[in-house]
Amino acid sequence: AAEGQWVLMATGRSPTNIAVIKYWGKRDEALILPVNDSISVTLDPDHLSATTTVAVSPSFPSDRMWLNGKEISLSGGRFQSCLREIRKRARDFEDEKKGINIKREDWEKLHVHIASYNNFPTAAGLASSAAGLACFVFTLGKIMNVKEDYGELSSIARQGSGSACRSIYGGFVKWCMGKKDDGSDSIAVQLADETHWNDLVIIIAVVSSKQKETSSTSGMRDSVETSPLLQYRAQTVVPSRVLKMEEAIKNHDFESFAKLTCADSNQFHAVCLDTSPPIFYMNDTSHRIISLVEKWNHSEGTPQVAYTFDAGPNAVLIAQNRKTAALLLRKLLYYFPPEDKDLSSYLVGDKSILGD
Ligand code: 2P0
Repeated sequence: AAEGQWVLMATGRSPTNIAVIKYWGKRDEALILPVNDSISVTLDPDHLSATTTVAVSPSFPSDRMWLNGKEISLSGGRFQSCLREIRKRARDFEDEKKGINIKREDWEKLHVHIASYNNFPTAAGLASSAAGLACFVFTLGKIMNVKEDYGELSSIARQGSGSACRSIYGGFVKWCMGKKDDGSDSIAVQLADETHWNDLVIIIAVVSSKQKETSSTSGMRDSVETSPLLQYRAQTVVPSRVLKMEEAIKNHDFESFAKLTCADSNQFHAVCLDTSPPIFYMNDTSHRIISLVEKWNHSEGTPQVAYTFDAGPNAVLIAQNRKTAALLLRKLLYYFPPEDKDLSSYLVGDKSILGD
């Protein structure tokens, strides 16, 4: 900033979230309103999260953004929607010591610089838009002294990327599709906080680090336009599945949780296959991981692990506890031996889980 001019800064961090009841399909593309409710679990912020610093200064001539150190365009409609919605709700801000006094209407004229980092390799092919947009909206809201509740913030993050609305909270989160045309009731709510079911261990098996071929946005547009299964899923399957999932989460009922999670992942990928032209997000390795888990669960007579796959081939595996997580890791390493034997480069997070 030029001499004598102030810079106001805030930094936030948001983890990504993994849907166990999937969002796939919009009824309104501009407002990002979904065709069904979805439920997710927000990951631990130490892994797979975005850290975003927002700076505001009268010396900034324009809005600019850097992602992982590289400048990216802010011209996209979605970023602009989030910026506009937060600016609309900005309030007076005063810091006497620093001699800063910003009136509500001044925010319209002040430009922002945004720097966002993901603490995981973007090349790993893991969704980053949810964490990034949630963090951007939350941090921008802080700096502009926005006082809206989390539900309202989630509906702003939703306009950046649908799944981002769920990353406003930790723990288990439901994105209610809402009924209204203006999207004001399409918000995320927390079902249970991050302490509720903390025995669960989530393992992400990176199957391919390539960027996905079909973006979620265009993939779901094609599915809405061409898949008859999507209509059936949204109207008939998901409403009762959401109720059952809420019960399973409330009661720590891992058997129901795992069955619903796997079934919903498989139905989402069936919708992709039912799309014209068909969308293939999973690959042969993904299918082999499903078989491994299905066989294991079947042989034990009760689910040990749940699997779920998003718009890519990487497996998200949810184990009931540390003991099953350790067993799962051993099975994965046995059936899918890494070329590089140095496991430390594969495991992020709690490495002690494998034992000696
Ligand atoms: C989900 N996915 O519920 C589903 C499951 C991928 C598969 O939300 O167009 O990046 O920005 O609203 O949120 C990915 O879609 O799409 C997604 P937009 P988004 O997590």
